[in-house]
Amino acid sequence: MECHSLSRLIIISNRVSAPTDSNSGAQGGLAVALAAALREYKGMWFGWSGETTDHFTGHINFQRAQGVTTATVDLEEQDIDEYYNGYANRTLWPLFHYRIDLAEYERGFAGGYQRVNDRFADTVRPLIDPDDVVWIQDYHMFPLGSSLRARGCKNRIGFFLHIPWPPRRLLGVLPEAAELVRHLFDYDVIGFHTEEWLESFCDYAIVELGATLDGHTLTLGERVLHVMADPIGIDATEFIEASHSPTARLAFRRMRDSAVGRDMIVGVDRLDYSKGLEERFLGYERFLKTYPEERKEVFLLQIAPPSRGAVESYQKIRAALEGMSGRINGAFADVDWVPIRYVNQGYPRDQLAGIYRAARIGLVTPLRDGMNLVAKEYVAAQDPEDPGVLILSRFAGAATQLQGGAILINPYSAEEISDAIVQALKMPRDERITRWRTMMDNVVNEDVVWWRKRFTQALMGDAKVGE
Ligand code: ADQ
Repeated sequence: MECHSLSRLIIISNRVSAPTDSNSGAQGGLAVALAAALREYKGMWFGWSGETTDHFTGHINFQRAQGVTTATVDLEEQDIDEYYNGYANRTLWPLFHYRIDLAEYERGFAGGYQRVNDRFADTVRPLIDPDDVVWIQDYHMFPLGSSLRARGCKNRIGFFLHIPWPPRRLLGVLPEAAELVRHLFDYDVIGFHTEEWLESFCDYAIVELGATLDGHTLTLGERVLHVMADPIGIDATEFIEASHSPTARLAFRRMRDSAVGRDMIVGVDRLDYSKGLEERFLGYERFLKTYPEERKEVFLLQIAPPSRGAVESYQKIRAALEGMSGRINGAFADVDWVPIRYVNQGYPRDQLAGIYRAARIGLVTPLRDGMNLVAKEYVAAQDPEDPGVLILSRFAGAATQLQGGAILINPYSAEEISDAIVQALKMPRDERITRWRTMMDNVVNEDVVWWRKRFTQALMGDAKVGE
């Protein structure tokens, strides 16, 4: 079934990012991917405007840019505290990234989260025509499908989770776990990035709720849910083009000139504890200590734009990284060399592509990551004749697709990171090319278009997708 047979696609996510904004710096992977998806579909993208209001009115601000209609609402300060900074980013995000030590459980957060989902449902419900297909994105919106059903919405509704799904016993820590999973049975299709996240979800539903699984069909009472692993990709064509743009060439030259013959290792991440940045710095420090003869041949460029600054754990990780980079530079730097260039800003995608291409090593070491698009962008930006090496955490969703070419490491092990850096620096060009080709095949074949087509086909009722 082709996607143009959809009457209209309504995408709902926490934040809406008009396509014209997609080149502007520190956007999350979700925003980048959906901007690409919306270029091809008719329909509408609904979500929070990012603005606050004294009293929630449900007033919708419609905009149209490059063939895409966006519809946004403002939220109250308290909504943002409880729903966004609270339940989404202080409860669910850490827990779903296996950080029960950082997860906070306050009833006010859970209440605010449900309230905002109900407000979204009240607001968007009148915009949904009977033939529309609705696609809801990510952990901010788990109960939205249920809230829409309660308001009489009979449309096909799908849900895609962009972050990992935690193992059953870990999820059991969440006071509202069972309720949250029950809500998910109001969807028709649920997608995850990997089989591992999918299995953990089914495990909870089967063991704790008594659901039954037959192939990709999970049944609980009357409700029948199609579940699938659907790994997200990048807009590979666009990114390859970006890597050949004048801006990318300029960035490439600038980096190579400033490297004065040294090899650059690059890390690009939102400043988030799930990305394993502290562990990465420790691994790099281990390399500096263990291999003094290699030391001055390289430097690490870490680009990490701050995110979620209102949440305390993010303030702490920021302070910790500033301390670590200062300490490592203090201990190892010389008059003409610093081991870490630590930068806290976002860059346009063209420029980023040039920076990736100039790097001999892409260092991607999340402790847990739903997918990780930076790994794929790094691959897409390489020079086919002289590609760099990707060092990738085995705990990133991307590892399932890129394991044939990347050097996989355990990000908790400073030694593995250190050894992988040396292996990458010494890797002969032939091997680099062979590994890169394996990864590039995947990045090109399983790109963002492939991802969204598989999901929307399943949402339109094609039960074979995902098998
Ligand atoms: P994120 O956690 O945001 O996404 P990721 O997939 O790596 O992680 O995407 C980050 C995006 O932001 C990339 O496209 C990257 O280029 C961009 N970016 C990061 N730093 C930047 C900078 N300094 N300047 C410009 N751009 C920058 C969530 C999940 C992931 C999942 C995606 C998509 O956490 O696991 O892959 O959604 O589903």
